[in-house]
Amino acid sequence: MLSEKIQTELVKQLNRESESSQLYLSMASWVEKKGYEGICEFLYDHSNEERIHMLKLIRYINKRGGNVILNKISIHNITYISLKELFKNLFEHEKEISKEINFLVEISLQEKDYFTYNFLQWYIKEQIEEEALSKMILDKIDLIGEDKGGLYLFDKDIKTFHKKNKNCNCG
Ligand code: OFO
Repeated sequence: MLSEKIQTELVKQLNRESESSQLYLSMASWVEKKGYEGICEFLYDHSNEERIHMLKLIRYINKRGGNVILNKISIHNITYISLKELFKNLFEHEKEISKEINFLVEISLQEKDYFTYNFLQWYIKEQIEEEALSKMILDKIDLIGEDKGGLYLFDKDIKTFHKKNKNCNCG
């Protein structure tokens, strides 16, 4: 059984994952309208990944006899000044999620819930990847600056990179 404290925090996290999925979706849509084919594929697929993060939590809470509560999500409908601003937001968002996962790990140890501690290791690994990926993209966009040709080529690179990553099934 999950303790009250762990149950509450896991439910908060599953709702954050759901919000992340929505955030990536709104970003993908914004980017698609701007004509960036590669980046939009990456973001659409990532929105699906965030949904999987949410599902894993739901299944785990149910398996441990807890109660799942799904919040109503406020739809993100943000517009961005630039790709740089978008990826800056994304990187900040992932850093926040990492903080929350670390907090969850901490309380799982405090509560001596080693099942949850073990379950969360997958999220730790995932967050290392997510932070690194969004930072890598942000750094590249920073290098390119406002150069339209550079951004066009970068979009193509992301398409190739994303396709290769998807096929290798290493997520
Ligand atoms: Fe689920 O990790 Fe990103 O937000």
